[in-house]
Amino acid sequence: MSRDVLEPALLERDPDDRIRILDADGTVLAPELEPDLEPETLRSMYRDMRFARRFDERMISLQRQGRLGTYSSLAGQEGAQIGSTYALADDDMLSFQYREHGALAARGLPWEYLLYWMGHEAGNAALADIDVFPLNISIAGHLPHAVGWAWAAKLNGDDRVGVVHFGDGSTSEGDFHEAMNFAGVFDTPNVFVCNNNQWAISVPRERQTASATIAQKARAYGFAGVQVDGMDPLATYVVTAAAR
Ligand SMILES: Cc1ncc(C[n+]2csc(CCOP(=O)(O)OP(=O)(O)O)c2C)c(N)n1
Repeated sequence: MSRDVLEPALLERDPDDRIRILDADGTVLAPELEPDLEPETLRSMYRDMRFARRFDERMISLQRQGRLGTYSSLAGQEGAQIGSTYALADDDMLSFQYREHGALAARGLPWEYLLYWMGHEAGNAALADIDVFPLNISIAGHLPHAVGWAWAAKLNGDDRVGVVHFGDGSTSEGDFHEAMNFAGVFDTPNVFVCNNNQWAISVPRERQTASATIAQKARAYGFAGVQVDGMDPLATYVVTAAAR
């Protein structure tokens, strides 16, 4: 199916309808949605996912040895982080919450980034070179920044997009609602990627929100919101490409 046909159909899906292309063992469930990617791109995507997992294991090991500060594991979220980043232009602006840094693997993670995890700001500064905002710890605090950046890009006539990753817990914060509202009203070029891992540290999804889905929160602010299987890099790829 051509992109022209695919995109509106994807974004007009009911937020209750979770988009999947692959199942857990890699079998194609929805060939009509499969992106038209070169084998080398698919291999590269997989390599980056493996790299993100290995990086994560190594970071946990260093943290347990007392050689890194507090560290949040990204394991299990590689599909959403890498798949969505592959759908972007190289200079689209990325903004992420502490657990979403698998996306950096797709941008050629600079070694200086590790410095951040032992408290050195040079780690965050290195991210500017790959069009990534400093890592965000204050939950949802990065969303208004991502929207402000995108609004400025729009006013400047730039065609770059601001992509922001966050967790399900972030969707309860005032900053989330203010950012989403502003994005809807001013039609800013943003893609909001919520990685719903069912927990906000100790608070389960059912205690976080009474909304039936997190995706429907986007609809409330006047733009498309769809649910995607975050374990499926191809599904996150096509949906991000459509949103972009
Ligand atoms: C403004 C703010 N309030 C509270 C916290 C404490 N806190 C740290 S992690 C976290 C939960 C975040 O959950 P979620 O957004 O789902 O991300 P996840 O850890 O699941 O990736 C909270 C409330 C914080 N970092 N910032």
